[in-house]
Amino acid sequence: MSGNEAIARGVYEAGVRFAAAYPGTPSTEILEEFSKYKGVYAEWSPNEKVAVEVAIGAAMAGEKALAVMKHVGVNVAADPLFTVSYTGTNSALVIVSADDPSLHSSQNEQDNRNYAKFAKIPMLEPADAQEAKDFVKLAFKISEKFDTPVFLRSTTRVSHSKSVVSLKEPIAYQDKTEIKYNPEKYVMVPALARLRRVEVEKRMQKLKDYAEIFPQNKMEINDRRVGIITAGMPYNYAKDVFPNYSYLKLGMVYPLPEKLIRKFAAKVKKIYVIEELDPFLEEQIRAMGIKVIGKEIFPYTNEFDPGIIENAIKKHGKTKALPVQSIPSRPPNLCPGCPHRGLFYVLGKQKVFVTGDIGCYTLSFMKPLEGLHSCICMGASVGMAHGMSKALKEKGKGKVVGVIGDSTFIHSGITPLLDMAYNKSNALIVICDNSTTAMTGMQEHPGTGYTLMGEPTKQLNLKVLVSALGIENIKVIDPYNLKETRNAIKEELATDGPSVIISQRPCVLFKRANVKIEKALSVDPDKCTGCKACLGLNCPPISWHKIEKKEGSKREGISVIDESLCTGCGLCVQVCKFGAIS
Ligand SMILES: Cc1ncc(C[n+]2csc(CCOP(=O)(O)OP(=O)(O)O)c2C)c(N)n1
Repeated sequence: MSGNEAIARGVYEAGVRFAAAYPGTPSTEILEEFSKYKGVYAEWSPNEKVAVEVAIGAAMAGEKALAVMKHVGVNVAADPLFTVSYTGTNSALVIVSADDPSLHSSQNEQDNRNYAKFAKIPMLEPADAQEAKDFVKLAFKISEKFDTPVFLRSTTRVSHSKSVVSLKEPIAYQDKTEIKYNPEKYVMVPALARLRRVEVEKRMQKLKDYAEIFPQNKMEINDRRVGIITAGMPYNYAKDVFPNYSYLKLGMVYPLPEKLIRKFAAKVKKIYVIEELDPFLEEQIRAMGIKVIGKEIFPYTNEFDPGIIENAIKKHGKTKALPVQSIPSRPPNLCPGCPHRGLFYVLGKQKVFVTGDIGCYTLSFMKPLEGLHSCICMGASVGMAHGMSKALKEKGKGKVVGVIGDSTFIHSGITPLLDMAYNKSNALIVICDNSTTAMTGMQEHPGTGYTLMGEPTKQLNLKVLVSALGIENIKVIDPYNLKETRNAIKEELATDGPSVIISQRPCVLFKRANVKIEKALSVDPDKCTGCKACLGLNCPPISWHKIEKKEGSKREGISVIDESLCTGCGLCVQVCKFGAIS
């Protein structure tokens, strides 16, 4: 199983039947897998904050509940998380945070172990798929026993690598749901929260004691000259290159078992702390007064591998990664037939700043499209476009465009658009509505008309929503039609006040949308002047081939379309001024 499949299985084996999430690599498959088990309820919530709140509600009603997200999702969900730490959970509540060292598919590389300390929530960290399954079950037990939310931290390498997992019979689901009224515990007004605050510290002390006997904090004493304190995937890397050293492998990374660490320190001569990203364990162990070697030789950034660890320890102080196998780089690109391409081809040709957002369309920042000029976090494009246009408008410096995908708009674009209407913005927002959450693999959302469980449901009408937020200038366009797209953008850029264009066409890879793949296009080599205009689309099937220069001709090459890739979307036909593509 992959780590993610194993987490889903572990949750099921723990007798848990309730889960909520918002997709995000590397966490997405956990809920997709969990939703396949019989008798479960699993939902895609509109964003991570909602997912956590849904799970808190379920737990408060007596149902063991899971919430899943990628690391940055925890930022979105942080508000309820920090306070559910005070209230406790009644039943069990586990939050999976899937971190992404090396930023394989993320906008930052934050180390979410810090959230455990910050929010005073215990955290377990597995090192492989078997542990992922076992630890999530333990997480539910700890949550129930200590009346606390519990974090399970995964990383991309744990979530996406596969190892052998042995299965157990799931414990039978027990319905323990009931409504309990307990305002002292659940109404966090200052007077009551102050009391709960004290309870949190008492609970942390109990958890510290528990960490000392937690069976997955394991000591392996071998060669006593070197001891390694580590957790998660780096344990495997270190064992790979130094199988004979002594280890303290921590399964619970917060709170730490101080006595056990001291015991280990007393048994070995020299200690290395091996951890990816922040010196999270290292700083806490140093604060215990224990001498360790850590970030002075290991990198702060990126994933580790056995070579990085071997090099750092052998060279001691001169960290240098082993040379990586050189493979040709393959920059990501929008797919052939992607509906975003037409929109960004047009946007890139306007002299206007485009605040971007996160989704497939972010790829259009690259040459030659260059249709997007910033990307901070989900939903940021709308607020940023508003802020920029407010700052620029009074000085007559023109309008700003913000672009946002449909899933991202629903996640966190609605409130900033309301702000735009409320505070009389002058920005133009384009919602790239491809009827799905494409970037993370076609997840449903409130605009698709289907739930995660595959049931048809109420479908959000984007146009009606945008209008209800107070936006009066709304246009719906087809981004395959370049003229319509160009005219709409030009018109709205010339209009005063806030406006929204909904650029609507389903993702070409979205199976349920049944996008008709047209016959592949081809270039007439006699008509092609070799002007390269079609290359401006950055469409994967189109390439340019050198030809032998003929006498009296300036033509140095021609465009060629790879029929096996072409979806016949027709953008290049519209771009070619010579009628060479048909
Ligand atoms: C807070 C947060 N949650 C999740 C993600 C992962 N993620 C990135 S973009 C995206 C949604 C993309 O869907 P959409 O906006 O519809 O654009 P599309 O990819 O379909 O073009 C998701 C879930 C993230 N980067 N940040």
